[in-house]
Amino acid sequence: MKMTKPAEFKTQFAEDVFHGLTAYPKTLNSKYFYDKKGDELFQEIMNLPEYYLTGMEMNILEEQKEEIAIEFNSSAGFDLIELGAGDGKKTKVLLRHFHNKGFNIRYLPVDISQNVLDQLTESLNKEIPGLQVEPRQGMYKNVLQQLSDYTERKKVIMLLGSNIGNLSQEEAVLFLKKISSAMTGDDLLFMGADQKKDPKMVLDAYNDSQGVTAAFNKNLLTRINRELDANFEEDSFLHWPLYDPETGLASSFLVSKKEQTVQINSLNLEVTFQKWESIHTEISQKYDDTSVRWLATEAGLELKGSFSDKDNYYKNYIFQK
Ligand code: AVI
Repeated sequence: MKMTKPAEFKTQFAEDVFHGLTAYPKTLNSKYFYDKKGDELFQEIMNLPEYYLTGMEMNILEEQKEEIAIEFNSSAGFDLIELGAGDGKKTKVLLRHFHNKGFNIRYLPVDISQNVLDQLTESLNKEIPGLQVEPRQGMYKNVLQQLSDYTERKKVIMLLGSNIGNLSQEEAVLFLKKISSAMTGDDLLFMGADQKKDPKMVLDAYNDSQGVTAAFNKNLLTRINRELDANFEEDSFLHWPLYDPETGLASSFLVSKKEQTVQINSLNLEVTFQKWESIHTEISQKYDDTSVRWLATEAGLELKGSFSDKDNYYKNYIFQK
């Protein structure tokens, strides 16, 4: 491997790619999956028959919105804060229901992308006229900091889609601690978490028959080519997901099919791969009640209850401080 560490990295992406590909074993952070193409591929994944998570969470919200409304509401109404709102498709089910019931709510979608927030606000203005929407653009942690000042009435913080699963246990505890420090009194956290289940079902969700997840994983290499002037060949890497039923950890790798050297010009870096050497690209932790309770305790939260499908494949948990 040839490298001279740049004195200063131009972006966080450049710095993380440098450290990840000069480490052993090699790693890349899954948060970098989501460029324009990655966002499109993830939308496709959510509609795949094997990727059960999205449909199951949608069903839970649709079928149990009445019970969820009872947990969320308070006499003074509440602020619904969604971290990583995206297209808000699932949240709209709840928003429509709360609005029809005449609840006094304000919806604060938080997302890193201003474009996503603009589209969401526009569609909500059309679909649920009269709903108070106050989008917040930014990183979760900065926005949470601001939101801790909102103490006039109840806050419900939502984190859907099992996004918590893409964090290591250590990161998940730190993240939930941040959320917890923004909560007071009867504030709630409502969080979706995919559950441990038949290992085949989990593995299939990350290894779909149409190869969309493989393209999603490999798109990270194309992003490095484009943004850091590199020459990765997607075809010389295999998409390789694994699932460990003991820990509940689903992991994805890119595996080099041959011995090869890749140039990353803007990092002044030459990365060599041995045949069958891997890059770890993602974790998707699967939970059960025991591990969720542990997580809550570590973060200073109390597990109040949960909503799930009949097979307990997926759960939406409610926590209080
Ligand atoms: C966004 N996140 C919860 C997805 C997951 O299931 O871990 C990302 C994903 N990776 C591969 N398929 C979907």
